[in-house]
Amino acid sequence: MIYDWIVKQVLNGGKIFALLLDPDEYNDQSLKHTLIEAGKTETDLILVGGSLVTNPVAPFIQKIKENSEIPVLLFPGNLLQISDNADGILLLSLISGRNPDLLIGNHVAAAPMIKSSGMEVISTGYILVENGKSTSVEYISNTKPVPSDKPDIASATAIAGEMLGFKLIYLEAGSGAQHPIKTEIITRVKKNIEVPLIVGGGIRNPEDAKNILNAGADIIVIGNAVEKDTSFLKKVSDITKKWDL
Ligand code: 1GP
Repeated sequence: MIYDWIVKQVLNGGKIFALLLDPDEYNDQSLKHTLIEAGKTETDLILVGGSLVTNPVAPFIQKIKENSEIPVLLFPGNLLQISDNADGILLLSLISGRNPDLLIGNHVAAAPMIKSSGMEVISTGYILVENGKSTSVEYISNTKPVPSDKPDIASATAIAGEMLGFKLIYLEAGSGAQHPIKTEIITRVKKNIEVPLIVGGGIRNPEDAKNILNAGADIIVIGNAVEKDTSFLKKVSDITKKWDL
């Protein structure tokens, strides 16, 4: 099970690198190239999804499966991004927001199909944090992010998520965010929860990745920077590798 593996890594002090693949940003050739490059590095997980995805997710995952052994988790921005050929799903509840559809409504609609697919379900408390500009996830989700200068709100939200039983907490700056999540927020959240912490959005250079991991992220997610330059895969996985015992 992927979640058990994540917990084991975290308990051993390891760090995890997840590559986010947005079906709208890749063609067959660039996808294959990226997967070959990822296979040469210690890229641990592949997430598939985005706030707004117009290409079908199922054939995209099929192509990933034909070219890579890395486990694939759905990271669905909406119900159209659920497909049963992934290894698992981050079942996201947008707990920083007050949009009932993204807290529980869509989950009710999708639950029977997800259950019958047999894929691994990892319930995830998803916390959007404000980062300088309005992001797609903020607009599409119609929710307000946590202010970036309020680590206490981010932390209280994460604690509530853990108490409600979420198995992961995900701090999201939004794809293409101007800045990654501030380290003060990451440190504060990490100090107050036991479940693994994922951080993503706006990570564009190895220094950002290092700071975020040092601040307490267990898993980092990178999308845009790899779309622009696949050499970033090795730069990041060299950093996460250093934590492995
Ligand atoms: C996943 O949205 C992030 O949390 C990915 O963001 O595309 O900015 O790396 P980037």
